[in-house]
Formats: sequence, C-alpha cells, structure tokens
Amino acid sequence: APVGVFDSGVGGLSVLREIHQRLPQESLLYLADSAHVPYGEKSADYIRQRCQRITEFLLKQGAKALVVACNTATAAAVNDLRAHYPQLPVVGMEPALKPAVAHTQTGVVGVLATTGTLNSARFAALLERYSGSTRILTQPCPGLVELIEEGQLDGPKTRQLLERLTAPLLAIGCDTLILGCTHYPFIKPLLQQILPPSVSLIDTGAAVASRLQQVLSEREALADGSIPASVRFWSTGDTAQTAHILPKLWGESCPIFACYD
Ligand code: DGN
Repeated sequence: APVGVFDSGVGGLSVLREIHQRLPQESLLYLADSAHVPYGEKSADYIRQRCQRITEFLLKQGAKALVVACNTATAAAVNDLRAHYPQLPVVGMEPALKPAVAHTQTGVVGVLATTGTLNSARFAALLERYSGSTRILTQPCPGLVELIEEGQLDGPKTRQLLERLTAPLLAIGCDTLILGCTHYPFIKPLLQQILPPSVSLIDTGAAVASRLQQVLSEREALADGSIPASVRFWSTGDTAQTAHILPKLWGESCPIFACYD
C-alpha cells in the first residue's frame, strides 16, 4: 500500500523528495490542494476541513500512512486528524527549532514560516520550549508561497522579497535560519546567494522522512521491495499549471490527475 502525502500546493514536494530518497521502495501518492492554496492566511477551521477531505481521498486510494507535508496544516489539523483516524499513522511537519538552537553560535535564530504557522498554539509551545538563552525571531513571509507556486524560484521578485524579509534578521546577528514552510527548500539556492556564508539554513524534510521510516517500521508496514514502487500525483486545482512546474520541483515530468474533492 502507498503512503499519502499532501500540501496546500507543490511545497510538499520538497518532503516527498526526501521520502523518495530515503524509502525508494515505497509507493507514494501526492496530493496538491492547489485549488485552495495558500493555507497560510486561512482560518484553522477551514484548514481542518480541507485536511479531512484530503485524508478521506487518500484513504480511498489505499494510503497506509499519511504525511502532512505542510507546516501550516500540521499546526492547524494534525491533532484533529489523529483523533479522527486513530488507526492511521500520521506524520506532520514542525519548524526545526531544536537543531537550530543547538547549532547557533550567535544565539540568534530566525524562523521563516507562514502567518498561520507562526500564530498557532503548536508553534507557541515550541517557542516556549526552546527559547531559553537563544533569541528566536519569527518572520512571516506573505507572498512567498505564491511566487514559488508560480515556479519563480530565482527571479528578481523572489530575490527582492527575500532580501527584504531577511535583512532585519541579519541586522541582529541571526546565523541560523529555519525554513518553517515546506515550500521554502526550493528557494534554498537563492537564499544561499543572498545570505552571507556564515548563515546556516535548516529544514525538516529529511527528519520527517526518517520519522516516517520509523513509524512504518514499528508497525511492520515498510514495503519489502517485492512490488515496483510508483509515485502518483493529484491536484485539486489547475492540473496544467501543476504539470508545468512539476519537472522543476520534482526533477521529471509525470502525469497529474485531477481530484475534485
Ligand atoms: N507549505 C505550507 C507550509 O509548510 O506551511 C504552506 C503553504 C501555504 O499554503 N501557505
């Protein structure tokens, strides 16, 4: 059986990539909820409804586990999903505060994420847990997800936005920057050009892939490689638009099916 992975749009492909690398024998289903992107500024109730709808769809496709490849959706809905589907292993995202706090030399860490993630109770609890002697600065990034959805990974608009968002963090000595949204790993190369080499970028994709492996292994649900693995893509939005940017983000072009849920 496959693992179901979803995001509000194409950002979760950064997590799918890590899962595919770590667990190449697993079949994967990816759903981009592109008709409803971005989640970042939507209400938690709205996001919870979308997550349930998508989970139902992925279950119908035979998913044995679920990866919520979106920090915003995890913050709003992961508890709800776990309560609703107690049998289903659910792995969520979380901005990587712990490794960032361990890594900083200057004692100043920045978090780039959506407004929804930064305003959530889950994030408040993380902040409380890891602040200690580290200064953790949060920076919402309205507009950034939209640019990445358009495939503008290194254009002047994206560059200007990133320069504007990171300048205040650099000014106070931030040396460790957390990419707290699954869309942002795709602009890592651009960030590396903009930021001084002393700034480290931290994201959660690899840790989530490893957590998924652990969860599947505990349930003896890892694929044994006897069936060739496949990756299937769905979009609730404009499949032509998703098809257009998929090769850039996933590395190859693949068929994309329409999902009307
Ligand atoms: N990719 C989502 C996240 O990780 O928070 C956010 C995308 C969005 O809809 N704003």
